[in-house]
Parts: sequence; C-alpha cells; structure tokens
Amino acid sequence: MDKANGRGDLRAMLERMLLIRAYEEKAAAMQAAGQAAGTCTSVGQEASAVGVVSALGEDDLILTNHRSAGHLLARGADPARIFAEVLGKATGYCKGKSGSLHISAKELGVVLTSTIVGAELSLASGVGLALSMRERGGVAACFFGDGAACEGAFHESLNLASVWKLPILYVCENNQWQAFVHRRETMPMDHISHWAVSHGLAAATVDGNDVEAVYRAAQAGIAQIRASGKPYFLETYTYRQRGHYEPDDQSYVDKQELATWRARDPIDLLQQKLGLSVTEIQAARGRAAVLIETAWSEAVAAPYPALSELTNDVYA
Ligand SMILES: Cc1ncc(C[n+]2csc(CCOP(=O)(O)OP(=O)(O)O)c2C)c(N)n1
Ligand SMILES: [Mg+2]
Repeated sequence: MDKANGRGDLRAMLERMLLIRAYEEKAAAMQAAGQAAGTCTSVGQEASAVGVVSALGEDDLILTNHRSAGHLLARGADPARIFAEVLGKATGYCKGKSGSLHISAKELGVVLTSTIVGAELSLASGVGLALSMRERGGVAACFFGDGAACEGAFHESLNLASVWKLPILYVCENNQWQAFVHRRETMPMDHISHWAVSHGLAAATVDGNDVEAVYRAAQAGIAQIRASGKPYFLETYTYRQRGHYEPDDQSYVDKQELATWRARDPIDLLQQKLGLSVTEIQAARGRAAVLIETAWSEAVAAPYPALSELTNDVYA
C-alpha cells in the first residue's frame, strides 16, 4: 500500500507527528517540574520517525537509541505506557525497569533501545542474521545518530551486513549534533551516506524534515532489501531542535543555525503542504495535547511494581 498517495495518509502522518511533539514537550515540561527523570527528546525529528516507520511492514523489527520515543509512538506505542516506563510504573512497556533509555516492546517489534551509542548497530547485525536464517522475510530497521556513525561499530556493522547480505535498513538520523559537539567537528563531510556507499551498500540521503520524502525514500529502500536481501542505508538529514537532554539551555548552539532549522520545522512544512489553516492545525495540536495529558494522568495513577517483581525479568 502506498500510504503517502493520498491527502488522508499524509494527514494521518501529521497526527502522528503532532502526538510525538506533544509527548516530547510534556516529557520535557515534567522533567523541568521535577516530576520525571531527564529525557532525550526528538523534537524536530518527527518526520524521520514517522516517514520511516510508516514504510515498515507489521512483521519488520526496529532497533532504536536514546532518542526513541518518536520511533515508538510512530510504531503505535501507547504514550501512557511510555510515560509509565519513564516513571518506573508496573504498566510500562518493561514493567518500569527500563526508564526511557532501554525500552523494548515485543508486541510492536521494537527489539531494543540502546543507550550505548553505536551498540544498536552491532546488535542489528545479529537481528539481521536471525531474520535471514529464518527465511521468513522481514527487515530490521536500525535507527542511530551521526555520532554513532563516527564509532567503529558503524563500520563493522555495515561491512558485515554488506558481506553477509543482511536485511537491515540502516537509518542514520543526521541531526547535526552529537551531545554537545557539532557534527562539523567530528566528520570531514556532511553526508554519512558516502561512508555507506564505500562499504558496498545502496544508500540515499533525504530531507529528514519532509515526511513524504522520507516515507518514499524508506519505501524504496525497503523494497530493495526485500527484493535483493541486501542492506540499504538511508540518511535522514535533520536537526535536533532541543538540547541533548532535558534540561539543557543550548548555550553552545548557534542561534542563527537553530532559527534556520526551526523555520523548516517538519510539522509546519507538512501543514503547508496539506494547506491546513491555522484553526485546523490548532485543533489538531489540541487533540494531540488531550491524548498526551490523558496518557500522563494514566501513568501517574498507575501502580509501582510489587517488591516481588524486583528480580523477575532481569539477569541475576
Ligand atoms: C559508547 C557511548 N559513548 C558516549 C555516550 C554518551 N552519549 C550519549 S548520546 C551521545 C551523542 C550521540 O550522538 P548521535 O549518535 O548523533 O545521536 P543524537 O543524540 O544526536 O540523537 C553521547 C556522546 C554513550 N551513551 N555511549
Ligand atoms: Mg546526532
């Protein structure tokens, strides 16, 4: 199905992006209010998450990283259960034992969230190998950042996937920042897809703030993986609009650069593409805010795990 063929499909993607934005802003506000632990938000990167995840099939798998809420929500995660996880509640996706940084959700095909930068790349090789050995089809989408691409695990993973023909969709969210260091300081060029080509992968760089473009590029990449069994590399070129984590005053960020990217906010771009009026977009933002407020209240009201749960589901 071509989900970006009609206005209705793009409209659904807009609603999902608004839900992610509302979730991230609530998470940041609750951290500032001292009611939740710190979190790494994906504000500004919603088109990358929604565009790629919308192109995946139900049986495909996802590996993600410390900036994972957008990927989870794009996959249909219940925001109340993500908040519950962040708050350490029993109703969280991992029964309150993972926090925001280690969530996995089997029912959504989200294999893991890696907080070790780059580990999602080495683990993707194993997941890709398992998929190819099972011979039932399926693609593993591995989300990672430009900082992870500067680590050795990136090159090892791509090399293995290329040689072993693993069905992995590498999604590099090049958001220009690696914690408090700008990408310019750690890489000789702008585009990470060049490195992928040198490892023998088919690769593309796409405007990561244009959800329709991301969706189409991901769809084309996934089709290539399914037809050839070989990995594909997609770089979504985007920008991290908030700090590395909350709280972060972004004092080290070039104000002009931030303003330039905020003027290309992925939600605003889609609103313009769809020709939505201010009233229509305000109503849509309001619906997302209500869903997120309800989710937060549900998570707050949820119980903490029983003491007897302490050593269950963990290595002892
Ligand atoms: C192996 C390792 N080194 C350092 C860190 C600390 N750290 C957490 S996120 C981050 C930046 C990662 O940048 P990038 O991969 O571009 O992802 P982004 O945060 O931009 O989404 C760093 C250095 C870590 N978690 N793991
Ligand atoms: Mg980055």
